[in-house]
Amino acid sequence: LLSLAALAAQMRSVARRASQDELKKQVGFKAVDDYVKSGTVIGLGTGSTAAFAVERVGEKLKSGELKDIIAIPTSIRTKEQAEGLGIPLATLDTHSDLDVAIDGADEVDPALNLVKGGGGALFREKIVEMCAKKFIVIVDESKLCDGLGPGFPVPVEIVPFCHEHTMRQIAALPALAGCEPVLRLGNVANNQKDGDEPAITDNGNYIVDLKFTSPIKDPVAAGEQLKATVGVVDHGLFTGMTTACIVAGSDGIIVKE
Ligand code: ABF
Repeated sequence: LLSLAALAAQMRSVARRASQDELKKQVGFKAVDDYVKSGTVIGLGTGSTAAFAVERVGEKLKSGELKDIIAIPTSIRTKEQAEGLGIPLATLDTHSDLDVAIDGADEVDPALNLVKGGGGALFREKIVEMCAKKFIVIVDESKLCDGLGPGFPVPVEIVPFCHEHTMRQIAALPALAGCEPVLRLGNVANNQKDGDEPAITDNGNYIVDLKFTSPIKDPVAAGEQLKATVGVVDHGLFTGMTTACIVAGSDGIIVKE
């Protein structure tokens, strides 16, 4: 039988999750209300926070508040969510000049540099969000940090071929000194260890999560060194890309620019 204390702890955890979901919904809806205009091309992010922004676009298209939107999804699961909401979709091949992209993040530092890719979608997120005039990041306050790395392992997408060799090359990079590369297993979307096979991204690649015990000193240099490593497709350090970050916290919503 559950003790009263365990029951109370469970109820507190459910209440916390519910309030965190409410915070995610607030920022997801606000991003669309403040930045998405009719007749524009928008990038739709991936993750539980971004899913609220996608929901809001669908809602406003249905009500007629938004018209003539073309959306570029950043993952197969976002594409499926958007299709279910009747949001008109395209790809960068036909629409590579986006007015705005809206997406979540795993960590945000004071300079609005990000760690992204906890959902395994970092490559399609980055290629889409690099095409947007404005990149709006939506997070709840738990994502804010003083320095990237220790709070959330940095995801890196690598090709499966000789992946252990590539992981060793990454571990030896000067700007990533001290990191421990861990191959992501199971479900790529939520990094659950629910299997002993490598997680596979939408692009057929592997994800390696880089664990850090101290903050990355130079995220820009770290990103450059990762990108220059043969076998690395792309990485979850999004530096110098954020136009504005909408943060929902217990004392309301703030916009960091
Ligand atoms: C996505 O947003 C991923 O890059 C990142 O992992 C995720 C954050 O997920 P959530 O909003 O569910 O915390 O873009």
